[in-house]
Amino acid sequence: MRLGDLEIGRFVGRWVANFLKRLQEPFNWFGGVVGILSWVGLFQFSDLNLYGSSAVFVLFIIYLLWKSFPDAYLRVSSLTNRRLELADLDRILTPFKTVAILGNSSVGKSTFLSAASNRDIPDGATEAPYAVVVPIPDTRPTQFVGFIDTVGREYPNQVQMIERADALLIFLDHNSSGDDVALESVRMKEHERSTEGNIVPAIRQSSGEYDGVLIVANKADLWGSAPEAVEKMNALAVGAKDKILATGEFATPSKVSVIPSHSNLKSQDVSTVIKMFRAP
Ligand SMILES: Nc1nc2c(ncn2[C@@H]2O[C@H](COP(=O)(O)OP(=O)(O)OP(=O)(O)O)[C@@H](O)[C@H]2O)c(=O)[nH]1
Ligand SMILES: [Mg+2]
Repeated sequence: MRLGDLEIGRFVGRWVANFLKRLQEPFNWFGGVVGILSWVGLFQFSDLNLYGSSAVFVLFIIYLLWKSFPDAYLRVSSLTNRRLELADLDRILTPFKTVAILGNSSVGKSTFLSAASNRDIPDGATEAPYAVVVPIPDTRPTQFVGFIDTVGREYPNQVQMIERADALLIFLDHNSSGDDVALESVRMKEHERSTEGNIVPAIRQSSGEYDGVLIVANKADLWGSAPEAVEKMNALAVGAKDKILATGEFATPSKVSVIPSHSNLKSQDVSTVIKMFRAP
């Protein structure tokens, strides 16, 4: 059941979990034992004591419940489109899917997330993974997706994020306008290496089941003077899809999709990618 964007079941579950955690703290544990002992009568010498110790015990429980109350800040609507710590994702009380954004350095992961959440584009390479929760356009009631931006030049953090994500968004790019063939072929090889060497083994080893994988060929706005880029990128993206399907981790091929031509500079394209993560 939902109250606005608050999932009541999660809210109560979090409250109970917080309460049990607080109860385990030494002081509260001690207070709880003393309270129970006094309640069951070990310290009772008269009726007055019984009422007194019961009242103290009840007040103690009320105090703990008050201290354990889940923070209203964790309602997702107050957290959208902001840079969050990864730990914050686990504390949000509204259900949403987590999507890890993967791919080589400078492929456009952070730029995508900035465009998706109307934030300023960050300077330079990402230093550590972070998250942004984004409302999914055209959903009623509003659905949310939590994107995790990863560090392109560090393989281990991408593997960790693959492990914790519900779905994957893989960026590839064709960064040149076709003039520098050598540069372009180096980049294509980089993409193949990171798909084959990093992403595919991580999917294979991951204990999770994915709702889906979306492979996006980015920077289409640069391809104007390199018409063959469209075919190259399509072939690269479909090749990545085939390798991912070959892991056998996906029951249906439709779980792995390709957008062969995308630009982070076009808001329509960005919106299309976000909408791919709508709940069915
Ligand atoms: N022309 C064009 N440039 C883009 C596009 N997306 C990203 N860029 C540029 O590509 C460069 C790298 O983008 P980032 O978003 O920082 O790349 P990243 O994948 O986050 O890289 P790391 O943080 O190192 O992993 C920046 O100069 C962006 O402006 C796009 O769609 N078109
Ligand atoms: Mg980045």
